[in-house]
Amino acid sequence: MAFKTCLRLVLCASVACFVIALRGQGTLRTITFDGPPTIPPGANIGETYYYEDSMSFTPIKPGDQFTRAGGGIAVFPEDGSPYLLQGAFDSLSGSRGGISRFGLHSVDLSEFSILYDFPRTAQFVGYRLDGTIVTAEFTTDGVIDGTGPGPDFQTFHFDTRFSDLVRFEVPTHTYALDNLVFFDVVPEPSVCSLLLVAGGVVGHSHIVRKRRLLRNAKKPPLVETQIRQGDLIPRTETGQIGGLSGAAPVSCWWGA
Ligand SMILES: [Ca+2]
Ligand SMILES: [Ca+2]
Repeated sequence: MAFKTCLRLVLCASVACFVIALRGQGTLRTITFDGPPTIPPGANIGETYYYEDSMSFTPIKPGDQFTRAGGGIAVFPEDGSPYLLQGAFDSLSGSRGGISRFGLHSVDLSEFSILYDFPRTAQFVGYRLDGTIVTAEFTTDGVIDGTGPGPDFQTFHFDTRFSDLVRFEVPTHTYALDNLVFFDVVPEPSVCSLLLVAGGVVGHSHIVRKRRLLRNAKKPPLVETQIRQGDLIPRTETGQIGGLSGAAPVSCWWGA
């Protein structure tokens, strides 16, 4: 691979690492479920796919759905914006292509409606890159007044076991969900370190090569003289041609 091409690849990879690091762990991003497409107040719409801010949502099983609600219905929870209202047979799965790693930070949960004014437990299942599975259960306080002035949603925080996932599922139904907060997972430091080391090796090799070329260009031309037996020109200890003051160094082959 040509030096310039190799160097360009290393630089691009290093820049990618730098950009990812800038948006790395600790930078919280919120899925609001507000759209697009927007769900108008008073509407509840069953869907099989939703995308927002790099994360895709589907039901867990083919044939299932999840429901996006626009709010504004007296019996259902209210937080002033669209949210997910999971009825019977609804389920939810979220990922970033099943490859990109992320961590879950927090989520807002509510009871399903004023007709379900008792605590509700929602289970979250996290799938990690190494194949291990983690679970968490959050239980609401059972207090809900729909479009009344009281708060219906509560915020729950995930523990560190959910800090490095490739997918999550919520098999629970009859609850409401909004404001899922997540963060990017920075690639392993060793990856960036290897890229930086590779860049250093490539750069050092290039510098050594250029110095060698420059040094060779400054050397006097090598004079090779074959001196045969019987030649009248005597050989000196320095390998220079005797009697020629200031002559250039020579290398000699003494013939048979
Ligand atoms: Ca919302
Ligand atoms: Ca309320």
